Amino acid sequence: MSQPILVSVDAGVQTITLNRPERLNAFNPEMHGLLREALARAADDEAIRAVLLTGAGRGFCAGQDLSERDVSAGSAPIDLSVTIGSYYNPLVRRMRALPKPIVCAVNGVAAGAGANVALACDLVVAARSASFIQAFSKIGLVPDSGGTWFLPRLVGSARALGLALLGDKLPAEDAARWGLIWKVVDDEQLMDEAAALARELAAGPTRVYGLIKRALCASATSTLDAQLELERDLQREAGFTEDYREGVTAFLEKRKPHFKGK
Ligand code: LHQ
Repeated sequence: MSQPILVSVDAGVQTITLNRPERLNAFNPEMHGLLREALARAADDEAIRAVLLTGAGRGFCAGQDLSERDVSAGSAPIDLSVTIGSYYNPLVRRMRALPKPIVCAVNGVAAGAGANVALACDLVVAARSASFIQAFSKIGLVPDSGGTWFLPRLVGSARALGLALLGDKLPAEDAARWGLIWKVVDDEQLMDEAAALARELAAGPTRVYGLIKRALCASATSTLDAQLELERDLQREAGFTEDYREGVTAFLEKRKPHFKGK
C-alpha cells in the first residue's frame, strides 16, 4: 500500500506531500501520525530550514475522511471533540509553533480542515485551478482547525461569516484578491514557484524567521504596548545571531549574505 504521506529533504527544504489522492488526501489517523512525525523532525533537524506542504493528485486536502465513521440512523453518537483534541488542534499548534517557515502549495481543492491546515501555513501559494471551501456547514459542522481564528483575521468578519455560513467554493484568484493567501500562480508553475520560495527561505536567517513567526502570531491577540515589548525582546535575540552579523557585514561589503540559520 502507498504511504499516506511522502517526505523528502533537499537543499534545506523538507517537502511533505499528502498522499491519499483517491480521497483527495482526506485525513485519517495514520496520515495525522506521519504528518506529526515529519513536523517533529522538521523542528529538530538543523539541516531542515523550511517546509513545503502539498498534496498528490488533483486535490490538496478534503479535510477529515468522512468515510471513517458510522453516522447511520441508530448508530452510537460520536464525540468529535476527541478527534479535534487528539489530531487537528495539536497539528495546527505544531505548525504555528514550528520555528521555521512553512510554504503551502495548494495544488487543488482545499476543503474543511484541509483548507484551514493550508491557512495555518506561513506562505500559501495556490494553483489557479485550486479552491478553498469551508465545507463544514454543508455537513452540519463548525469550522475547526483554527478556521474561526484565521478567517476573520485574514479576510475580515463579513467575508469570514460568508465563507463559514455558506460553505461555498472560493476560487484561488478570489482567495488571493481577498488576502486569504499569499499568491496564485498558473497550475504548471505551482510546484516550481512554491519550491523556489521554500528554497529561498531555507537559505535565509532561520532563527530570525522563527522569531518573526512568534511576533506576528502574538500580535493577533496583544496590545501595541505588549507588542512593542515583545519586539524589543525578539530583536535582542535576533541581534545575538550569527546571521545578523552576516547580514550587516554583507550589506556593508555590498555582497549577498550567506546565512547559516544560526
Ligand atoms: C472524500 C472526501 C472526504 C472521504 C472527497 N472524505 N472521501 C474534524 C473532526 C471530525 C470529524 C469531522 O470533520 C473534521 C474536520 C473536517 O474536515 S469536516 C469537513 C470534511 N470535508 C468535507 O466535508 C469535504 C467533502 N468533500 C467534498 O465536498 C468534495 O469532495 C470536494 C468539494 C472537496 C471535491 O469535490 P469533487 O472535485 O467533485 O470530488 P469528489 O467529491 O468526486 O471526490 C473525489 C473522491 O474523493 C470521491 O470518491 P469516489 O470513490 O467517489 O471517487 C469522494 O468520495 C472522495 N472524497 N472528500 N472528506
